[in-house]
Formats: sequence, structure tokens, C-alpha cells
Amino acid sequence: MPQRDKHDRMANAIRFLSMDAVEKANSGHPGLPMGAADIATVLFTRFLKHDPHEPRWPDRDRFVLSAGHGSMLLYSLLYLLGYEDMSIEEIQNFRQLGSKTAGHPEYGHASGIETTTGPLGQGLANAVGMALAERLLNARFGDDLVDHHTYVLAGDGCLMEGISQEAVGLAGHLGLGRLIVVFDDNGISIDGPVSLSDSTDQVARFAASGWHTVRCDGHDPDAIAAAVEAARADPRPSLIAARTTIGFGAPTRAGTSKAHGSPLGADEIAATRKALGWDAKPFVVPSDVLDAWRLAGLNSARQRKEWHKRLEAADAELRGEFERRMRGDLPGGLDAVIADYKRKLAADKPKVATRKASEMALEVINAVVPETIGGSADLTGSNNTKTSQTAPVKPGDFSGRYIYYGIREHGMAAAMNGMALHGGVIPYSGTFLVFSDYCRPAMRLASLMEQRVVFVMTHDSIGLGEDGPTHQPVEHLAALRAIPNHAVFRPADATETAECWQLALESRHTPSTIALTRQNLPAVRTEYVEDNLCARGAYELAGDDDAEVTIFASGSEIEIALAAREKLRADGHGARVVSVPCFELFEKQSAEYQASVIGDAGVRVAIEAGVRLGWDRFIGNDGVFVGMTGFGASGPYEKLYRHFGITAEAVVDAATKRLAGA
Ligand SMILES: Cc1ncc(C[n+]2csc(CCOP(=O)(O)OP(=O)(O)O)c2C)c(N)n1
Repeated sequence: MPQRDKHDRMANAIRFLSMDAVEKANSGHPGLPMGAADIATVLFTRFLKHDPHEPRWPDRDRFVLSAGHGSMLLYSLLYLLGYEDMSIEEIQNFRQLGSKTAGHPEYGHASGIETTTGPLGQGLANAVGMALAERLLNARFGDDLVDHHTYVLAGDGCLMEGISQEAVGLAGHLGLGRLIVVFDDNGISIDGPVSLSDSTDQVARFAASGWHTVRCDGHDPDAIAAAVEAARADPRPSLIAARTTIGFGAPTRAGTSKAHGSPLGADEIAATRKALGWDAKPFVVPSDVLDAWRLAGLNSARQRKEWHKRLEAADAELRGEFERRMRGDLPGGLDAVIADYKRKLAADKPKVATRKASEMALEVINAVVPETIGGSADLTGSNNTKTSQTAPVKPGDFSGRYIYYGIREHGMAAAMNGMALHGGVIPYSGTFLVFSDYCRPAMRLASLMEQRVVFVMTHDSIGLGEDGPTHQPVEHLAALRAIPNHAVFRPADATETAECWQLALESRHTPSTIALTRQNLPAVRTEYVEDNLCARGAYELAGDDDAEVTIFASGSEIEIALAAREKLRADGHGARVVSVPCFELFEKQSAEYQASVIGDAGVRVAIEAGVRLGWDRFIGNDGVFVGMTGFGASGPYEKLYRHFGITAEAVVDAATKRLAGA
């Protein structure tokens, strides 16, 4: 068969699997898979280094379908190439409950899905993190072990999203030359032609951010291949703007937004079969085409075997370290150094801001955990995320461990997801807690994908003072706690901060936010305890057997809780203080433990310099909450605490009234 015919038939297999699956599900997006089938066929048959027989081979190329609505493109490819868990039944069960073929590609559902996509732009930004992780690991382990590319397929939607510029700017600055983005340039989105809402010259935009750019006809396989060759040869990250027709092959819908996101219908599908000369029934791929695809799936088998030989031949220590890091295991020495550090803290009792305590903990951690990669969105000095071990990563020099992300919170968070997904590194980064709003879409995906990503969020309340209400988080702790599978830590002193850091690192399948103060806090854990007390989410910090009042608090408000307890005791009322560093972990404890922590004191009070939402879990509907009910204000923080009534006196007054039955 002539090469071009073979290519066309292979691409058409993607088109028909996609349109038939969407038709059967009666929902989904046929337009993108049909339009991008030629691009995907060229990438996967001529360039992509991967092996369906070892889908997690560390040195595989990564392929990210950033335009996640085109999920059938990816599922078709995985089936055709011979990924075992992507059977034809899965394709037939597209979008059904329990299938691997969810509406949008979900990480962990099937091998070959490198990241969860669907919120446009996230995949592109994940890919920047993957390409960055590749270079970081290459700098440590060399070309023999780490030498791969990251390919992305992105649509107009991905490029219109603001996150794309953050990702593009960062990749261009760092010179991530192994990142190749193919732009499915079909000029169509849901509402109609892109010209309804955008006139950006995308190629010029990428070029302005330091990218190599090239245009090609996205239906001409040789032109696509030439563009990919050019991209691979250029040391800069590359954008290939491939002009395509959405819904290619569908006689009446191609080139229109009608092809984007709904089934084509029986008549249009029949007409498409005719137009493209495809006789096979739905979900049947002619054997010559399937064979050609399965052969393509074997393209990199030799490269994979050679890579394993190189790994076996590598220096034993290097190999062991590489394998440990790719498994995601922490180095053995961490527990011991944390224990020593906690002993020292118990002796020193430092009065420091928890952001400073976090830096102190990181100084200890980064010395023994070489895979941490720190960073900040231009708030390094405020977030205290940089330690003596973390030299900056620079354009062309990836030997460092610290990323100056620039003022790009969203791109930073999404890049960290990509780094974690790539494996071999543990990313953490910093910004102000209030700007978690700018990171949130990516933080939510970190939780959904069960990735170990650590978000250091400092300036965690009105306690930041003079910067005022724009910078003072009020609802953010509650909002982050609402994300499933997201551990929000709010430590109260240096010891709790060290414990929370240890938990975040050990938390293989849950991302963490560590909320930290700007203002100094006294040591409240004054004796060394071997156990990680924060691991239970909430624990009694100070107690009386006959307590009439229990005061729950987190972070900076523990100091107030302890002062209130002393006053109550002076007035003859026994009281307990429960530190609540992490709601998420508390929910994982046994019912008995939870009940014992909540206790049976008649009066329950919670203190947090944020909104009440969530605290009723501890104090009940009728408990006393001392915190914020609206936005903060600009001023010295001590005055703000008094102004908003978050004081030991307010706690004592409220508790005393309750005790008196008022
Ligand atoms: C953040 C985000 N906003 C909106 C959507 C809804 N959405 C899905 S696809 C799409 C249009 C995308 O257009 P394009 O990338 O050109 O895809 P094509 O029409 O070519 O398939 C939109 C708005 C989304 N998935 N993510």
C-alpha cells in the first residue's frame, strides 16, 4: 500500500473509533479527534518513544492531550497501539460509569494517560512541569538514563486560557527545548469561529516568549513530520501551529462548531464512511490497519531494552538513587533527622513565625531529601521557601533545585503537578495564602490526580497586618479544606511545622497546603515527643480531667487558646486546648479517637482568624466561634486581632457566659 494511503487509513481508524464511540455514548467530542488524527498518527508512528508493554518506562516520551475534551483521540491511540488495559470494550463503554474511558482523560484510569485534562490550559502547563522535571533529572542522572521529550496537543481553548501565557513564559525563559506543543489550529471553538472572540497571533505570541515556532498543514503527514523534525532540532521549546479542519471528513459538519461537541448522528456518520472510503462496522478496525498500528506500538521496544541495559550497567549507587526516586520512596534518613530536629526545637523553644519555622524545617529536609524542588511565585523572601541547598535553576542550567517561577501562581501550581506526575522529584512552592485562589484549579487537579505536591502558603490570616484585606485570607482555609483529598495544614509552632512538613512529604497520594504565619509565634510544644502528633489531625495540647470548656484552634490562634485556658482556670474552670493542624487527617481517625478529642466538656469554642465554615464539626451548631465574619482591614496585626475580637478575653467572656447558662 502506498505510504500515504496507509497513513490515511491509520488516521481514519482514529476518526471512526472516535465518532462511533461518541455516537454510542450519545455524548462527547468527535471534532477534535477527527481533525487531529493526522497529527496524532504522525507523532505516534514516527516520533513518540513509548512502549505499551511497559507504559511507565521512566524514559518514555510524555504525550499530553491538553485539549482533554478530545479524549477519544487518546483512547483510540492507546487501543490501536496495543495498551493492554485499553480494550475495544473500553472504547465501546466510552463515558460510562466505571469505564477507563471517562469523559475527559483521567490520570490513573488507564496506562498511557499521563495527566488528567479537561480544564483547558492545564495540560499545557503540566507539560511544562514534565519537561522541566526531565531536564532536572537529566542534570542529575545523565543522558543515559534521562533523555526524552514532552509532546502536547493543545487547542484554541488551551491557548486562550490565561494559564497558557504563564506556562509559555516560563518554558520560554527556561529554554525547555524538549517541549513540543502542537496547536490544533482549527479556528473553531464552541460558540463558533474563534474570530468571534479572539484575534491573537498565537505564533507571534509564542515567538515573543522565546519559543521556536513553525506552521504546517495539519493534514499533510510529511509536512507535520518536517515540522516535528524542526522542533526537535531547535534548542528552544517549540510551537507547531498545525492548520486543521475540525471534524475532518464529515461532509456537512467539518469545519464548523457543530462538529465540536455532539454526536454526528447516523446520517452524517454514514456519509463520512462514504467520503473517507471506510467500510468497516463501528468498533471494527480492519486487520491491516490494526496490524500497522500494533507494529507502530513496537517501534520503541529496542530503545526500551537498551535503556534497561544502560540502567543495569550504571553505577550501583546512581542506579539505586534513580530507582528510589522514580518509585517515589523517601530516603531512609529522613525520620532520624526530623527526630533530632524536634529534640533541638524542644530544647530551644524558638519564637518564630511559622513561615520561618518552615524554612528551618526545609533546611533540615532538603539536606537529606535531594529530590525536593523548591520555588516561589516571586515571593521567595516572604515565603521562606529557599534553603542553602537549593541553588537556582537557570536557563540552560538545570543543576539547581530552586525555581524562580515569576508572578505566575497558576502556572506554577500546574507545573508542579506535571513535575510530580513525571516522577523523580517532589515539588514545593510558595505564594501568599490569599493567592491560593490563583492556584486553585491546579490544586484541585493535584487532589483529583492524587499527586504529592506541596503548596507553601504564607501570610495566612489578618495576622499579616498592614497589607490589608486584599492580602488577608478569610475564606481560604475553608475553601481549601473543601477540596477532597487535599491536606490543609496549619501548624502552631516550629515543632508542628516540622511535623506537618514530614506528613506532607510522606503523603504519597494527597497534595498538601501548609498555611503559615507572617507573625512570630511562641513555642507551644515544649517537650520532645517522638510521635508525630499532627498525624492525627487534631490532638489535645493541654488538658484538665474535669474540663468544662474545650477550646479548638489552629496555627496562630493556639497562642490565644492557651492564654484563654489559663484565664479560665484562674477563674476556677477546667479547660482543654485541642490543636487542629489538619481537618483532613482528623477525619481519617477512628470514631473513638475523634470522640475523645472532641470530648464532653459542656462548652466548646473554636478560634481561627478566618470564617467559621467547617468548625461546626468540632463545636457543633451551638458552639462558640471566635474568628472572622467578613473581610479584614489594614493595620498592625495586634490591633487587628483586637479590632476583630479575636482575643483570649473574648474567648473567656463567651465561655463564661455559656457556663453561666446565658
Ligand atoms: C477552563 C475551561 N473552560 C471551558 C471549558 C469548556 N470547553 C470545552 S472545549 C471548549 C472549546 C475549546 O475550543 P478548541 O480548543 O478550539 O477545541 P475544538 O473546538 O477545536 O475541539 C470549551 C470552551 C473547559 N473545558 N475548560
